[in-house]
Amino acid sequence: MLPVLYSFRRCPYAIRARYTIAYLNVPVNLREVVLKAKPEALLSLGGRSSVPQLVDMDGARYPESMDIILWALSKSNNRIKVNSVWPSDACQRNKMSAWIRYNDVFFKKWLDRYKYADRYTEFSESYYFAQCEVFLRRLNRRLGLRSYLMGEKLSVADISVFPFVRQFAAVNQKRFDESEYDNVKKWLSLFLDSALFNNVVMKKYPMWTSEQENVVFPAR
Ligand SMILES: N[C@@H](CCC(=O)N[C@@H](CS)C(=O)NCC(=O)O)C(=O)O
Repeated sequence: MLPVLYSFRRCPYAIRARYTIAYLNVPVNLREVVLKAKPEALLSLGGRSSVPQLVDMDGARYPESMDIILWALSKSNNRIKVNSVWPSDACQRNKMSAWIRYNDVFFKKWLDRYKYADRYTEFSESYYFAQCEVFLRRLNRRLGLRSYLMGEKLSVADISVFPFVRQFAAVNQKRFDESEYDNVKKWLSLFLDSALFNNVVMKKYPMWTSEQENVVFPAR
């Protein structure tokens, strides 16, 4: 028996949860969800049925990606890696949380509008792109001074933010590739070109059904 992770491959929230779980090697049973056909097992938990969600072996439920990340940090046996990506220093943690909040509240809002500009007709796609650039500029400045958001080492802040920047880039890859945000591009490629990301985090799984064998993630 392992904790159950409901996930959706392309969801940036699910990507950051899976990345942390894979990086820290905390095994779970992965249930790949199709948002238009959520499984009864997820719906019957009650309340919100967004993904990712984790249900631990004791029945404790973690309904938000950041809850799952904190859960994985608490469960990992690799304390060196845990202390490296999530140092105990309160000031460092506050800075990481501030980046994550800035991403989740500000950037995500404009990213949705940029991605679905045809639905948000109040302003143009270029307007939404320009709003996203406020975050991109700040990220680019920060990454000009260091390889990762908190310094020379990967942190929970990078893991939590990069899936959203990936999504932003993919809206119009050419525009992103031709943009001035070279430090962001370099940082993003540290993730996107990695074996961990391509072979483990983004590995494709069929939609989960209750008849299916358990899928252990990260794959052994
Ligand atoms: N705040 C949540 C957001 C998760 C979220 O919005 N997931 C989307 C997929 S990317 C989803 O499940 N949408 C369908 C729904 O909310 O029912 C988290 O951090 O986990």
